[in-house]
Amino acid sequence: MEKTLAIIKPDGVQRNIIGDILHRVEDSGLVILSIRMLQLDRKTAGRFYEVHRERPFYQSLIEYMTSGPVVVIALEGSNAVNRWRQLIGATDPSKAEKGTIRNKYGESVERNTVHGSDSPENGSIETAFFFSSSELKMKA
Ligand code: 3AN
Repeated sequence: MEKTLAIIKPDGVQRNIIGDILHRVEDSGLVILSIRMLQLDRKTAGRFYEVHRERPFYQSLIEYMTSGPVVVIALEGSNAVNRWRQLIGATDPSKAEKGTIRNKYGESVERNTVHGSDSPENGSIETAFFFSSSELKMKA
């Protein structure tokens, strides 16, 4: 069993596509352990994207991720990290496979609508970044 963190980023929340994205999650069979809408502040967004601190797009990414509310979702399932990344598609929406969330909704490499953890290890770290251990034990 793996955990992975999904985020519906500010562009997704602003365009009223939370429902479509959650529908895809539920159709996929991945289990929603916990879900919350929140407004990221610069400090928290900065910590979350710490690995990108030296990248040229870092400041812009923090601006974008704090520009409006996001929805964070802790998902669980076998092979959850890869299954969710298959559903979201490549980082660059213009290269994302047809039918994926980023192919349908992503506006640019930065404004790419959704986040997914990139490894099982980061899936555990990132879900714990937003949710307490008791929240991660909830299961329908
Ligand atoms: P992914 O979200 O597909 O794992 P990462 O981890 O490389 O991609 O990047 C994290 C986030 O940083 C992306 N979701 C995107 O919003 C932003 N980003 C990545 N690469 C670029 C880039 N070249 N220019 C602008 N923003 C970027």
